[in-house]
Amino acid sequence: MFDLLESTLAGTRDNLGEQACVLRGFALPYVPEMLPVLDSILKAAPFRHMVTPGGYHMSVALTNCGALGWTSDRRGYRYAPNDPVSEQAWPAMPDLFLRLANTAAAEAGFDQFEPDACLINHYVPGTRLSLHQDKNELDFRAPIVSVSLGIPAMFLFGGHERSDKARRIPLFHGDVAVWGGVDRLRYHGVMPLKEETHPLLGAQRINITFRKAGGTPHAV
Ligand code: MD3
Ligand code: FE
Repeated sequence: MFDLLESTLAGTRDNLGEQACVLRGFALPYVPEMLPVLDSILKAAPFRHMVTPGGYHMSVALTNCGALGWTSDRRGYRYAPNDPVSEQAWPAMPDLFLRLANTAAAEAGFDQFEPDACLINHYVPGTRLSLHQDKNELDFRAPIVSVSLGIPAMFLFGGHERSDKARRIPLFHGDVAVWGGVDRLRYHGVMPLKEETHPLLGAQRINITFRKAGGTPHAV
């Protein structure tokens, strides 16, 4: 489904907000090198369903690479240098990932993006991500860069209040979204994934987000 739309969009740019855009197919040239790198990260730090402070298991399974990784448990959400499962440091951020994130950020108008955290989300058909803001990072001046792989997702792009009406934006294999500045703290989420199969990845979607999580606290 949507294969024609997906290939027609590749190479185009969707401006979602003043400082938020989707670079369609931007990651496609990186994908052949990314998949084996991703496999080695997953061997050291497999996907897991984390528990929310409210005591629920997240629908999305996740892992991290980089100096800091996003984690959740009964005590709250936070970034931490170690994987709580292995108690070892998260796998290092691959140079290829850094290059992709930095090049996409520059293309979207954010120079010198140096992420120290990379959150890797895993979706299967039915998985959803409810509306939230990304605000566990310390310095909101840095953008977030997201890479979508595998089956498509309907992304929800909301406003600055949870109750603001959200736009629905399809995200396809190879799409890169970049958002920062005035759009950095928008509510967003992902609708339950439809049953589909991707030729490379099968019935799954992987979303990789690059963030600057540490450093000195700073407003947008
Ligand atoms: C936010 N991930 O990990 S990233 C998350 O597809 C997360 O796995 C989603 O939200 C995922 O915290 C969405 C894509 C995205 C794109 C544009 C945005 C998030 C955005 C614009 C503003 C705010
Ligand atoms: Fe988010």
